Amino acid sequence: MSDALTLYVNTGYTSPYALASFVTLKEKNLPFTIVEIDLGADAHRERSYQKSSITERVPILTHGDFAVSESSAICEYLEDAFPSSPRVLPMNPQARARARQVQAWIRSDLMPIRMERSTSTVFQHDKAKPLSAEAQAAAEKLVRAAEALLTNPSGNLLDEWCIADVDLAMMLNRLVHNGDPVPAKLERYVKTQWSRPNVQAWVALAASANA
Ligand SMILES: N[C@@H](CCC(=O)N[C@@H](CS)C(=O)NCC(=O)O)C(=O)O
Repeated sequence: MSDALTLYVNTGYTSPYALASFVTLKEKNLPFTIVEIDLGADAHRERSYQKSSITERVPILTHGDFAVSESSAICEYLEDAFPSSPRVLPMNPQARARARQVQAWIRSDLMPIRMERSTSTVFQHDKAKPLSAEAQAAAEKLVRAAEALLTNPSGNLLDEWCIADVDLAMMLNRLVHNGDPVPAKLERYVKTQWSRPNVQAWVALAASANA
């Protein structure tokens, strides 16, 4: 049985969830192949993709015959399946809970920011309009939460970098990249996280896909 790893991502490389899965694979030094799924052409509705993903969304990770969707489940699976590879989530239970808290929150809240500052404005050339009052309120909430979370002298969310840093930086970068006002400390955090080589590897793939 093959134990090859394959990550299914969207063709424009705009999915923040595919980004987190990609960075996890790269940080863990795991060899993998990327397959692009054209959401615009409904490739995620095709029978074979539907069967593997169950949810008809990107990303999916396949490992041999096994397939899993939902990016946080993908990260957890890779941590569990490859325990001797570098970690992307902390071992300490409380630190790990904090990382999972941020992952879950970023994936379930702040919808007005996700709508009005879509990742296409970061990875493609889509222009952003001024934030609505609702999105402004969500941006203020994000800033309050990020300021409360980012107090560790490491400059990361926790003592060591973890995959939740990518999620938090991606959400903040929806504002920073579009010139929305964000405190300087948070802007620096985004720039540091964004310059991480494995994040830049994704940015380069997005740039070449959207050239
Ligand atoms: N919670 C999921 C979100 C996945 C998701 O929303 N994927 C989007 C692309 S960013 C998608 O596949 N959309 C197509 C659709 O829902 O039809 C995760 O973390 O993987």
